[in-house]
Amino acid sequence: MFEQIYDKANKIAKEILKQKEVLVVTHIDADGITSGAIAYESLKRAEIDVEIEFVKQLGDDEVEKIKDRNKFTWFTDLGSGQIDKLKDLSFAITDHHVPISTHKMQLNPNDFGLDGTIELSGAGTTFLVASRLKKRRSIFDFFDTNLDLLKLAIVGAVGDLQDSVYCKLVGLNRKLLEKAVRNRIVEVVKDLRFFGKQTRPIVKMLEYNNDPVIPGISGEENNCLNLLKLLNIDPWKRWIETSFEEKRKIISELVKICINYGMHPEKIYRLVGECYILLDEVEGTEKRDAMEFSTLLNATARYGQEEVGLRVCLGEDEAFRKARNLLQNHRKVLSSGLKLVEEIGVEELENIQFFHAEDEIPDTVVGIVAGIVLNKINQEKPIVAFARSDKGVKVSARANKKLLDLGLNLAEAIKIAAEKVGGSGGGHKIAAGATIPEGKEEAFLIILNEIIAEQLKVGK
Ligand SMILES: [Mn+2]
Repeated sequence: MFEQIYDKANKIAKEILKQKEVLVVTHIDADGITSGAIAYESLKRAEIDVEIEFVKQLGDDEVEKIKDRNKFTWFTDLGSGQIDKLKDLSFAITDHHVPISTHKMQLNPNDFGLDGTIELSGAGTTFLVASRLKKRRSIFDFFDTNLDLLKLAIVGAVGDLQDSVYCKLVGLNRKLLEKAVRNRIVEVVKDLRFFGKQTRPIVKMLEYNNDPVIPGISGEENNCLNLLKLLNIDPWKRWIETSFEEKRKIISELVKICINYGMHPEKIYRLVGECYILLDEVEGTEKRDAMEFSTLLNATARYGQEEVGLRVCLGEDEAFRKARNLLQNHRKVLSSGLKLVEEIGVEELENIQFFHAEDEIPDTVVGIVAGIVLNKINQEKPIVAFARSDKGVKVSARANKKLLDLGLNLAEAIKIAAEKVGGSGGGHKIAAGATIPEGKEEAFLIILNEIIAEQLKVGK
């Protein structure tokens, strides 16, 4: 079933192998960084000169700059949406975003009837080509190469939340996972799907979890402490340091709380699912767990330090120390952001709620703050957050599954409203963003409020 996509990966790899030098252009997030790292490392191993550039998006300006470099360019985790702009450039694309057209040098799971949002990530797509980048051909040609980079393909998929719908990786991601397991690169563990099992005290892991939000536990440090005391478990040790019996006790206690609260079984099931352990990384570090690894990479990207993230993927210790500092700093920024929203409050319109962080929260973090705030307040309306950025006002909007079921589509609503006030935007149904000119916030809110009213009315 996947033969055709492997076949095309092989062909693209052959073209890349003809190059002496390649420019890798990739996206700034965990999937983009791992994609870039896979391309970068595999090219180096094939003795091809390689440079790498990170871009937030592939707009006209970026494309012009890339064309000026006059080099064969390998776009990873982006490019499929802009392929019409790439004429008179020699390139390869390994991307999983919906493509606007097909191309012989584009590898994209959507072109093969796969769902690029869950069945293969940018990193996975890039790995398929990297696994065929063999400098010297031999009778063992049918063996894949660069198998060690599979772990980055798994981290990239998890970074793009491709495992979150089914609480496990599916589609071609699953094939890659199976290969990683067979080669003892990754171990699959059924466990609590909370963040921080390797690195955080259990009490903090419980407190900060919000998928699903557990009433009385999420965001409630004291209750978490009491729960653990009641179970006679040291709250300050880490999850990986607890015994099987202790884990069992905690999980069954959490399930009980959810049932008592009348939570939907579908949500309760989300507590436990697959977790991916990277076997050649040191236990108790962020790099050991795919979820924590991808969070670490995102922390570097959010503060303009994606090069550090790249070097973490390439295994550099100094970069790893820097990345950990960035993550620690990120936690501080998040908690002061949440404090700020508590102080200024969230205002409500008929169909949306919003806050304006001015320049008190970085524009790269305001979306996460909005997501956490939404979990704590009125769940019936999507939340919109504003923050100043160097290009105008950054808008971040977040919703939940319940609102999507009612017909909400934030990507579409945000795009239309932003364009009407002279900005631009887009994203996903559940999370979208835009940049609008300063002073247009009110006009934007009024338009958005109307569009969303329409969406929800149709949904009913
Ligand atoms: Mn991606």
